[in-house]
Amino acid sequence: MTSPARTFPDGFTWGSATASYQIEGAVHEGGRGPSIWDTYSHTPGRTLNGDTGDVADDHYHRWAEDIEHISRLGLRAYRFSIAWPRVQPGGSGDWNLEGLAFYTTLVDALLAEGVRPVATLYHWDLPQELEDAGGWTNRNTAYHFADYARRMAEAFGDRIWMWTTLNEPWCSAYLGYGSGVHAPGITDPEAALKAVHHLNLAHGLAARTIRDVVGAGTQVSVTLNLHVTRPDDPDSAADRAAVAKIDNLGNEAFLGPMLDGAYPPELLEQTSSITDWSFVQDGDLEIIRQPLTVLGVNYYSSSRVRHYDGSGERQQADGHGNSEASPWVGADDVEFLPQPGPHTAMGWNIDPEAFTELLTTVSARYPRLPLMVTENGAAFDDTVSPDGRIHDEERVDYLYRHLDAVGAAIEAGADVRGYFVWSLLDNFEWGYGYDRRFGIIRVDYETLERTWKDSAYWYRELVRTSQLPDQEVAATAE
Ligand code: PNW
Repeated sequence: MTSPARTFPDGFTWGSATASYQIEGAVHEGGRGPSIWDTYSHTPGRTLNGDTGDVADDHYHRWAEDIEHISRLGLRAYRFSIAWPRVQPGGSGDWNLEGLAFYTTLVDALLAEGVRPVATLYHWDLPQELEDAGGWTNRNTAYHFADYARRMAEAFGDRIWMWTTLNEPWCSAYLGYGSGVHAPGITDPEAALKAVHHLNLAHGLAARTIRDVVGAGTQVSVTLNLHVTRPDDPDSAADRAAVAKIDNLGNEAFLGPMLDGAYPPELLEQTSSITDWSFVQDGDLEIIRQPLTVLGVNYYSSSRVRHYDGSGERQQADGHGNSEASPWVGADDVEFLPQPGPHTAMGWNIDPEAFTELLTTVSARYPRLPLMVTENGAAFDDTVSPDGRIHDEERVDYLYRHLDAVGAAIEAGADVRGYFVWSLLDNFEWGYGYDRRFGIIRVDYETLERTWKDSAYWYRELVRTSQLPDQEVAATAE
């Protein structure tokens, strides 16, 4: 099977992405304070094999080598995150100049290579001291975040090409405070919804602050992991209602306030037994809705749901019978269904069509808001061949299909300005530790040596030509 060649638009931004806690290591060095991920990963039973980010890719010491890889890949942009506890160890109060110096050096080195720095202010490593005061359930955290954003804008405002306030607040709120599979590991439905709102507020305060400090011309964005959810039975009203619930929690809870100025009434209604949302104060919605230069979209996979009646009896369309309520806050009458293959090593299904659908619908809904794919990629069980190479055809195939999907969305009118592959390097994959490898560059966790996988060579060629070649793609496997 071959797909037609695609040429990406002039000026399309090619990049790769990482996050501080996943790559930096050096958690006790340079005056860094503890984050919720240090605490969480050091709590027995929380991460696979008890893995922690203590060393990770040791990027804190190997940043120069990593920038060399970025440069050799020909990337025009690099998306990284600033570790809040590195620049402000307690999350409020004193600034740590050594931490600021680390990012100053990094940013200057990127610029010297002609690589545009895309800085995310929050990729989940909240200073532990703020968590001890309630973390994202405490409204004050949003104001502390704005102070931190101000200091970062003052320090690097002239050199950051694009700012991203938050990475995937969905994960921070629901996985951190609802299902507890991310730090801080809390399982409290109301806490999760409070966190949603305080993260939204933090975004609005920070976006406004960055514009105030750097000037109206600065590029400000937020990155969301938007969900494409399909009904098991499209003819069932109950299944369609299940999709709507997941849409409200997963997408509208952020798009609504950030871009439309309100939480949808359906969201408030479906969560009314959990909270009355009285933590939303007068004026918050005006603050949260800030003009954005682009919307960052992370996409990996899609979902299929149905109405869950608790009986455990209803068969799925494909005959699969096991029934379980979703772990989502405010959606206990929804069931997530196992998706048909193929899957990645995360168990996530591979669904590039859903990516096209997502980009085209979001772009049609916000026609004046350009989109940037801030993450897309896949974990596979890579093996090193006797010749020392990593022939990760599955990853190349995944990237090929998803870039083809981006191309299809652009052709259909979506305004997509760039693509950042997740990830530059294998790294600490949160609850899955080092067991899941997303990098286009392999990291040997004993020697910390970096080795380009075939996907890195493939990506370099794509970046050089801005063209997706005619290419054999694997027939849709099972
Ligand atoms: C994103 N989920 O995380 C993050 O932004 C990255 O840091 C991470 O490494 C990458 O995707 C791969 O996982 C997610 O459970 C984690 O739906 C979990 C989910 C989604 C995104």
